[in-house]
Amino acid sequence: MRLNSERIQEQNKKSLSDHESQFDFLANNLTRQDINVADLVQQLCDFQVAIPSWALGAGGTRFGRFSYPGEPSSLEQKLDDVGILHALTQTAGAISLHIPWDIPEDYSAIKERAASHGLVFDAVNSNTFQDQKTHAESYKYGSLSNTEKAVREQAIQHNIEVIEIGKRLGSKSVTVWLADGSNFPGQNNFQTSLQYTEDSLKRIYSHLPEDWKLFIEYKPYEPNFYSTVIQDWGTSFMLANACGEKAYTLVDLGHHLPNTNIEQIVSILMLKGKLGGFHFNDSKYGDDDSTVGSVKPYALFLIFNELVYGMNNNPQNPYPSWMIDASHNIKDPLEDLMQSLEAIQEAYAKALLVDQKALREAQEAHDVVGCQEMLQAAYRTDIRPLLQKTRLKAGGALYPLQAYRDLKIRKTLVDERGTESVATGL
Ligand code: PSV
Ligand code: MN
Ligand code: MN
Repeated sequence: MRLNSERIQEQNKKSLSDHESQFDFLANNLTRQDINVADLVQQLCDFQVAIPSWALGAGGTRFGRFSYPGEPSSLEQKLDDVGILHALTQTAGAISLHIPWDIPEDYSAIKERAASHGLVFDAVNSNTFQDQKTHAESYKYGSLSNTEKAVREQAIQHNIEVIEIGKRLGSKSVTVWLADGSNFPGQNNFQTSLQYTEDSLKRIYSHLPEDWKLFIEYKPYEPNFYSTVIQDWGTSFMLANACGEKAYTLVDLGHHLPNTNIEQIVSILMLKGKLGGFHFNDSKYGDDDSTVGSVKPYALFLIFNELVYGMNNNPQNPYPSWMIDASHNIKDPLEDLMQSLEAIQEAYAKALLVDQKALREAQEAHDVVGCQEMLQAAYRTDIRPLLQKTRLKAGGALYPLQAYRDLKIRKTLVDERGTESVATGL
C-alpha cells in the first residue's frame, strides 16, 4: 500500500482553518518572546527519527504474543509501513534493520523501494542474543564475552557480516547490543567477561569503514538478572574509548534503573563527544518499550533540553542518530509509532523554546526559582500547532493519527495482507 500526497492534502483541507487560527495565536505569542518561528519550523522539519523494523508488528512478552492484523511479513512490507508513517508525519525518513530478521534478498529492489518512500537506512543492528539455525555455536552463555573462543569468533563474524549488509544498503553505523551477562552470583568472572568483550569489539571496530560509526548500547539487566557485561553508560563509554574515535555510546531510554538521571548522562556524554545514538521509548518500571512520552513526558523534555544544549555547544559531539526503540503488545503499531513521533517532536520543540542564554545567566546568579520557571514555561507551552505547521510545510498530514483512521489505512493493509500475516522479529 502506498499513500499518495493528494489524499493527505484532501484530508488537510477539512481542518486547515482551525489550524491556521491556532497557529497564528501561538506564533504571535512566540514572536512577542523574540523567538523566530520560521527557524523553529525549519529545525523541526530537519529532525528525522528512524523507525526500527521490529516495531511494525505487535511485540510480545515472555508469556505470549498477539499479532496485529495486517502486520508486515516481509522487509518490503516493513518499508511500505514506514513509508506510510513518513508520508503522514514527514519525520520518519529512515528505517533501522535488525539482522538476521531483515536480510534483503534483492538489494537493489529494496533500496529502490526505500527511496521511493523517501527513506534511508539508519544503523544496522546485530543479533547475538538469539541462536541462529545456520550457526554452529550457541549464545546461551554469552556472545562477545563468552569464555569459548569459537563462540566469540562466531559473534564477531556475525557483526562483520552485518556491517557488510549495511554497506550494501547505504547505512553508516552498526549498533551492538549484547544480552551477555550472568543470572547467578559467581557464574561469571566480571573482569574476564569485560576483557573478552573489549577484545571482540576491537575486532569488529577494525572492520568498520572510514565513514561509519560503532554504537555500543548498554543495559543494566534483562535478559540476565544478576549481571550484564555492558551494564551502564560508564562501561559503554570505556569500551567506546578503547575502540577508538568512531565508537560511541548509545543511550536507550529504557535501559536505566528507576530514577536514573538520564539528562545528566546525555549531557556528560556530549561534553566528552561520545553520544552517538539514541533509542526513544518510555517506561514505568524497566525496559517496558512503551510509547514515547506516555509515562514521563517532562523527563523527556529535560533530556531534550540537554540534547539541544549539547547540539549547540558541543561541536566535539557528532549529530546523534535518533531512533525509536519501542515494541508493545496491544496497540496498532503504526498508530503507536505516530504517537511516539509526535511526543519526540513535541519535547524537541519545547526544548528549542528555552532561552539558553537567559538560563545560563539565571544559573550563574543562583536564581534557582528563575531557572525552574524558564524550563517549566517552555514545557507548559502548547506547541502542537507548530508541529502541524511543520508537517503541512513538508507535505504531511495536519493530524496524522486522524488521517490514518479516516483513510482506513489499517483496513487496507489487512485487505492486502490478510489477518494472519506475522512480522519477523522478537
Ligand atoms: C534491547 O533491549 C534493545 O533495546 C536493543 O536495542 C535491541 O536491539 C532491541 O532492544 C531489540 O528489541
Ligand atoms: Mn535499544
Ligand atoms: Mn531495550
